[in-house]
Amino acid sequence: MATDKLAPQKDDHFTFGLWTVGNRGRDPFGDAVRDTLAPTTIVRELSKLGAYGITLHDNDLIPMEATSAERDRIVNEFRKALDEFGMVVPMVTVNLFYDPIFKDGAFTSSAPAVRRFAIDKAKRAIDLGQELGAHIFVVWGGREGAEVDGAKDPRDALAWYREGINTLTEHIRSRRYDMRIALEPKPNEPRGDIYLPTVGSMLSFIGTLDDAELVGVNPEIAHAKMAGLNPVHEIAQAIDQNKLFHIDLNDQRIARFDQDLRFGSDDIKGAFYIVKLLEDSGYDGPLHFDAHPYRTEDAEGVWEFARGSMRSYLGYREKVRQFHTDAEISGVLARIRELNETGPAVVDSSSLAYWRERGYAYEKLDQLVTELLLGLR
Ligand code: GLT
Ligand code: MN
Ligand code: MN
Repeated sequence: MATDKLAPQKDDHFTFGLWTVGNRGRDPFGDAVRDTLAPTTIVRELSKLGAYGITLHDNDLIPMEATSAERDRIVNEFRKALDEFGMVVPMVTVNLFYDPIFKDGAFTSSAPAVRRFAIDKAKRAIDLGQELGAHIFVVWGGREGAEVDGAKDPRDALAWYREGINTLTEHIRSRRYDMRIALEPKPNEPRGDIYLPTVGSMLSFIGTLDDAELVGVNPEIAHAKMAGLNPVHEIAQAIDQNKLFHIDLNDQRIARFDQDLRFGSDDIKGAFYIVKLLEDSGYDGPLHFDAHPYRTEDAEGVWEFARGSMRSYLGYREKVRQFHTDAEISGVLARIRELNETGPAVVDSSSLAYWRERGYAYEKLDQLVTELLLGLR
């Protein structure tokens, strides 16, 4: 029997947030269209499909108002499901955006009591992560932004943000947890503007922290595109600084609301270069899907979404392999190298004409990649 090249395996390290397949399709204009899925059901179904693990916000698993006895019961039941279905939890995050308490921000709220509450909530989520065996703690500051810049000085907001993250790294060190923090940038939505909107701004902010070593980034493809940026370059900058601690894979059309499309479903060439970068750079962290099934889908469509996310990654990975073994593509790459290594050693008056006239052969390369992705090679 022919083996299916696109069948996900545990060692592909595919992970999904509980909130992704669990998304009920609510949007600003319409109500939920699907029932709530129990976390244990998600564990079971994703495991059957070949996923490696699950990620979660504290409140995807434990309701805000749960007593500590309820919390322990829920966590135990969840751990049992993880063991039964051979799933791990490599990353945990904290919900600092849903509850109305956070409407003016969490770490950057103007109210000190809310800032303290947010920090304590994040510490408890880190403890939960430790309990579940996670080594990455993602912080997406979805409410850390503003509509009215007159209401708070953005310099204060950044100082509070810094204080929040410093307290978390201190918590991790003092408890001797084997955990690192990955900050996730996003330019806007749900706030009019979110502080620290891009990978570049996050990296520069990380340089100002007390314990920068413990903090990296969690770039998301869709968030880069919402800012009109090229995710490949954002991810490359994180890799260049050894700060790619985690990644959120999805898709997005530029200049739209936050779409959270299935990975690789929209911008095929863009997704190809993202996978190429991840594979060529030897990124070995989880391949985490942070997207939503279309609102048109029922339960069956939800699992198609999950299956499709993983199959697409493997499909792109296969295309990357073909890129590296295709004789004609290799030939063009060799020609490009040769063009750059030969020719005059300096740009000066005697070589101006050469430098002005020479071509770079990128059209040919780009066309070959297009044909590769169209399945014509
Ligand atoms: C939310 C957001 C994502 C973040 C999640 C982690 S929650 O769905 O849109 O990009 O990664 O907090
Ligand atoms: Mn994300
Ligand atoms: Mn997102």
